[in-house]
Amino acid sequence: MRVLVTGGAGFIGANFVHQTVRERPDVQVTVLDSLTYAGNRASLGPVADRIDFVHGDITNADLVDGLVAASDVVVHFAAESHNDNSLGDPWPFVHTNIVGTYTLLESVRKHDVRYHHISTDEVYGDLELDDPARFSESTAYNPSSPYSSTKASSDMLVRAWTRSFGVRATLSNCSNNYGPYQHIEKFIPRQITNVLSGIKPKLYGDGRNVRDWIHVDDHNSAVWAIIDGGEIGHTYLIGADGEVDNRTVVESVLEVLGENPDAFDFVTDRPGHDRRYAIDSTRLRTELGWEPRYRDFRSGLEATVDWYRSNESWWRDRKEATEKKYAAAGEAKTTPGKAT
Ligand code: NAD
Ligand code: TDX
Repeated sequence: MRVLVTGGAGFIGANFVHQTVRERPDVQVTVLDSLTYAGNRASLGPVADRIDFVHGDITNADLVDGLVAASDVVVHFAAESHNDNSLGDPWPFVHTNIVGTYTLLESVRKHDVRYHHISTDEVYGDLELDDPARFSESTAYNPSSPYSSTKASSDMLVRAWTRSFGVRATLSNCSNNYGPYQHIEKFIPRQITNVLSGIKPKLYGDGRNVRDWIHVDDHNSAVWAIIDGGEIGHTYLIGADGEVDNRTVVESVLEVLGENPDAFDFVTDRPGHDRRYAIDSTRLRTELGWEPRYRDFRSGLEATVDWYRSNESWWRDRKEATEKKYAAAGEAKTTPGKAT
């Protein structure tokens, strides 16, 4: 099987390629990645001699067409993925997430190639902290940020191309991932690398926002389950019952690193900050028999902390620029207790 992986030099895509090379020797992997600030060739270093890497953009229709024509399956991870960046400059999100997906869809349509679309639970908006509900495949779309609205748009394109043109597509919407090779702009690696750099972790707002954490390897095993057995045209929500509030995550990072769990700063809240995400993954579990392997968030977090401690050369040269970006966006310390 020849699999084209877009965004394979990013966090989840690189872990997908590692897992595929490790567990599926019959699969031939080609990565297409434009190596934005978020892409890193070094993330594919350990498997470099087992895959083909193409440096290019998913909005380049000619390039995409040649690669899709030579593939049996396309797994589309490439995206602009960070909410905070989408608030500063939405254009790259519109271009990559919407036009890029359109470009891939036109090509898989032309060559009748199986397509799997990677999306996010953020398309469903957010839940109140005390709401017993969780997101399911029938929840209405209600995205909050430029990032999530472009992901919602791309999902809609996939559904339309499936219904109108018979494209053989499946979709998955996953909750927040953690694990190795995640860019240090994101919440968990930012706080780990802050502590390792002598900087206090930064908690937005009141720190009570809840995310539903899943280990990246569990996300990727679910993606393979859907490619193998998913029903064409169906959407599958991926989650591992991992709801934790942000303050608890920061306190855990500090504890794991042997620091005082109160040694963090409250900072300016994110505009439009989604309160809570929570996934009901019953369809994936009952129809496809998928189960997560990482059920204990604390031990998964400890392994992730260890990875960042042992792989400083992977992140160190991006740390200063990442923190400068947050400062330039106006992030400022707020008073604990007075934060809203
Ligand atoms: P990431 O930002 O770490 O990686 C994105 C990759 O895409 C990078 O390697 C980048 O160079 C590449 N890319 C960006 N624009 C491109 C373009 N125009 N052409 C080719 N390559 C391009 O993102 P991630 O966290 O690995 O997310 C991967 C996918 O999973 C995204 O579609 C995201 O929406 C989705 N997702 C992420 C999470 C999460 O928690 N990180 C959760 C659910 C869904
Ligand atoms: O420094 C921080 N302090 C903080 O309190 C950062 C960077 C984040 N946060 C909060 C905001 C969120 O409540 O932590 C939570 C997680 O933030 P992010 O890592 O930016 O993730 P989120 O906005 O939830 O989106 C992530 O999950 C869904 C991914 O980045 C998306 O690509 C995915 O679709």
